[in-house]
Amino acid sequence: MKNIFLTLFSVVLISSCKTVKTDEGMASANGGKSSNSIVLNNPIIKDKYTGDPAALVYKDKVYLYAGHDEAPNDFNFYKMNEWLVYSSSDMVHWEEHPVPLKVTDFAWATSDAWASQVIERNGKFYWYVTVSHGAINGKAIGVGVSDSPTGPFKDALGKALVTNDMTTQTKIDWDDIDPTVMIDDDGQAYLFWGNSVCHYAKLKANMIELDGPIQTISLPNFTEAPWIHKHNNWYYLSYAYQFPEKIAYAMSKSINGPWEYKGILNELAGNSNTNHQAIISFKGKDYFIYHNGATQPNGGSFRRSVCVDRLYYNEDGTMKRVIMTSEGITQ
Ligand code: FUB
Repeated sequence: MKNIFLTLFSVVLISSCKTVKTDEGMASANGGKSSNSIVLNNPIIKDKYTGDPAALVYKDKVYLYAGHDEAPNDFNFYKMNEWLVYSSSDMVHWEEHPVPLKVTDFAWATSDAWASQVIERNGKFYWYVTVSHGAINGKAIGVGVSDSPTGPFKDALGKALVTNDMTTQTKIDWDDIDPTVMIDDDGQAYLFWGNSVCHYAKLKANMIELDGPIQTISLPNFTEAPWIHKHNNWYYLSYAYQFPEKIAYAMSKSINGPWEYKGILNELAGNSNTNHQAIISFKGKDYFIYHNGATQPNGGSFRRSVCVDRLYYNEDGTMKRVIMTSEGITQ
C-alpha cells in the first residue's frame, strides 16, 4: 500500500513539474502565451525589478522608462542607480535597450534614480529625473537630453533644474521629486512634481529653464507621483493618494486649473506601498501603466515590477476605475 501511494505521489509530482516547465518554456518563446493558453503578461518586465514607469508615444512605438530597483533581498529601502528603457509596437512584446541614463551622468547628483518622465520637442528627447543633490540638501530634478528616445542621454544643463531650496511649503527635503511634463496645444510646456505638495511651473521653449514662478495645486491626500495628460479637451492630473498609495485624479478644462477631484482611479497595488502610474493613448486604446511587487519570491515595495492594464473613459470624460490583472495586455 505504501509503495502504491509513493508511486502515485511521484507520478503526480513529475507531471505537475512538467506542466510548469512547459508553460515557462512556451511563455518566453511565445510572448507570454503557453501551450494551454494561460497568458500572464503582467509584470511586463520579468527579469529585472523596475519601478516608477513613465511612457512616451513617439511615431509608431511606445517607449517605457523605469527606474531600476536594485535593492538586495534583505534591504528595505530604495537602491536605484540607473534608469532603463524598453520599447514596444503592440504593448505586449517589449524590447530592452542599453541602459540610457545613470545617476552618475549628473555630476552634481549623488544617488537615487527615482521617478522620471521623457518628452519629445523638435526632435530632441528631454528626460526629467529625480535624484539626490550632492551640494544642496534634499532631492532635486535634473534634465537629460538625447537625439533618440532610447538614448544615450546626457545632462542637458550641468546643474539641477529644481532644488529643495526653491520650494518652501514643506519642511521635508524630498518634496521635489517625481517630475511629469506636458506640452500644451499652444506650445507652452509645463512641469509638475512633488511629494506632500504638488508643485508646477512653466518651462521655457528650450525645455531646460523654468519660465515664471513655482505654483502649488491643492489636491486631497496628495502624496506624490503626479502625472499630467490631456484627453478630448480635458486635462487630467492623477497622483498617488495617501500611503500606502492608491491612485486618484482630478480634472480641469485648463492646465492652470481649477482642478476638480474625481476620486480613486486605482486601488492599492498589492504588496507594494507605492503604485506610480503613467497614462497613455496608443493606436486608439488607452493604457494605465503602474508598478506592484508581483515578481516573487522577493518582490515588494523596494523590488517592484512594471505592469500594464487597459484604461477606459466614461462619456463625461471621467475615468473608470482600473482593474489590475495578471493577464495584462494580451493583444
Ligand atoms: O522610486 C522611488 C519613489 O517611490 C518614487 O519617486 C515615488 O513615486 C515612489 O514610487
